[in-house]
Amino acid sequence: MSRRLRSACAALLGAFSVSGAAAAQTAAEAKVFAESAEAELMRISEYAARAAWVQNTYITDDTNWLAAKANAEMTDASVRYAKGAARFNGVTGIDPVTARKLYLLQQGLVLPASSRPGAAAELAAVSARLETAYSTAKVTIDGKPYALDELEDLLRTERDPAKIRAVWEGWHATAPPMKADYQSLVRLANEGSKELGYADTGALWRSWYDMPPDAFAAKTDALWAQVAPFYRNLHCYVRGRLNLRYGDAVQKKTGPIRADLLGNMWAQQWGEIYDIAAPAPSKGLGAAEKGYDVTALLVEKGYDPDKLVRTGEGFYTSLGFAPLPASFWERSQIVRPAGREVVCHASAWSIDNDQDLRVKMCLRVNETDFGTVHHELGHNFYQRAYANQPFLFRNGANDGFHEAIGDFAALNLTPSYLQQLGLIAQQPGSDADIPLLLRQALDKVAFLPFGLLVDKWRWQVFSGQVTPETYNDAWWKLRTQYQGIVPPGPRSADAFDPGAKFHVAGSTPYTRYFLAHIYQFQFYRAACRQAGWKGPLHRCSIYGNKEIGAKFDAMLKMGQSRPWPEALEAFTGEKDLDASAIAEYFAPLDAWLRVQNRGQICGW
Ligand code: X8Z
Ligand code: ZN
Repeated sequence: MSRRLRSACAALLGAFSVSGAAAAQTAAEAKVFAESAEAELMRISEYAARAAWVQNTYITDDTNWLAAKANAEMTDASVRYAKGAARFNGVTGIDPVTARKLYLLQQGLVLPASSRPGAAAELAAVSARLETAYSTAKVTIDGKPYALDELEDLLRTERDPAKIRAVWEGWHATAPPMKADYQSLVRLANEGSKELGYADTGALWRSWYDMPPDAFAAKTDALWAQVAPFYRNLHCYVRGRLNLRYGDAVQKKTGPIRADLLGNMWAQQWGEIYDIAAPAPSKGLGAAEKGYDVTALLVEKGYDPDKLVRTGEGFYTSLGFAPLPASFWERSQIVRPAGREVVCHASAWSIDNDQDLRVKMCLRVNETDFGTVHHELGHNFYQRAYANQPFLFRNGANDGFHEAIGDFAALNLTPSYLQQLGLIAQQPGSDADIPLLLRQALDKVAFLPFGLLVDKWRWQVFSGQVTPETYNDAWWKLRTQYQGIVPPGPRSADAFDPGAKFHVAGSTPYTRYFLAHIYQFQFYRAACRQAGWKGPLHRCSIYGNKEIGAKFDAMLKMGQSRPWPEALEAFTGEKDLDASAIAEYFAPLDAWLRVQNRGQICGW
């Protein structure tokens, strides 16, 4: 599967480790090869993107067939060019632009197929079946079928632990039929990865970051080690609040948290249970609230999904970005259409790698989806910013960058921005700082271990360390080790709980989101420093700041033309992933949590 076949959510990047016979190849031939590969891939990628768009927004046997066929052709071509590019490894005198293109050609795949005839078609068919099974799954509750977006809505608001558990178990019961296909996918992708010179597909994925794969894995572990104590404090505090709310029979004061109680199907972001986690009035915080409820405000002010997207666009145009083209509004899918099956998981597309930008979402009017709008539009504005680069550089500096752009924008959804939007009349005072930070931490800090473990599981699966018999046990071992959570009850022998997550069923790499949760705070801190902000970091909004917007745009315009540290440096002056920005942002909350947790036995 090529990076260009799918939305930005499936964009892929990386490095390579293919050795090739360099004899007889010249630098001039290298340039010709790279340019012709680039032209051909651009041509077929637009075809594949249009097929994928139609399939994603109207799932039928026929659209699955068409999209899988285009996908297989794209994979075949990408594998051919990856091998072709490897022939120039070691050739001297190649100009830097061509060298970068050859480097990118050798790692531009997420799921490579082997050159065995039919392998790419088989892999594409299996991938399509998995994605369709996930996207069309329904759960029957009280005789009524529920799609995932409806179940997620229930988890956001339902507070009866028995009902919550039924929703969670119902959704996870849709995954076991996907396990056999998932095994095939792992086998086929590994065959392809080995042919390209990688030990397995996990090694391919880890090699995308302009550094040796082992060094990358070690870097993510080191970043986690830096933030893990803060996560542990948050976990401890939230566990206590859940215990107060539900009692010992549902959530004990010690040990792991029940995974279904956190307001999100995968316990990956916990902001939806802010009502349960909010500081108690007895803790001396007065109103103990951040002063407003964004979901309630959006509803009250009559926001509909279209207005959510226009408001998100308004953030970017306030920084000086040009408005989205008319075709964006004509062609995007903003809400779940009636009468047909679609892939609801939000994604952002650049159909022609130029101006034909679209989002595909099933939006609802709530705070989380307002954030998702900013997230998706970040992909689109990035795509348009780098559209003037040569085709092979039209991608994020790395996949974590692509995911961080819109999240960085959403960090600016501060009281002052909400006031400028007319959503609140007055900004809450400093006694709202802890509640505001807590609301953010429930999403951003809670996410970190999940962001890391999804691919830890896949790395183990691809390497063979975890076999199909232990898929589910290995998943829960990581979930408990990193997140400190457990399922609400025993899991059945055929359970395939990782398959109940979109990115596993849809083979979208996940470490990108872990990286994005680090980068977005680096972008934000740098932006606020450049804006001369002197207040608490979390209150800063660069809304309307065209000077910062222009600097940010300069980083986006680089696309993937240079190794990512250079892009990072262009905007932040920093050259490496650095967890000190997220730590600085949340420092007051961390100190507060330590006080709240006094006398508790934290950890699990
Ligand atoms: O998949 C997404 C985006 C599309 S790239 C909606 N996210 C991850 C997820 O939902 O699991 C954003 C946050 C993490
Ligand atoms: Zn995304």
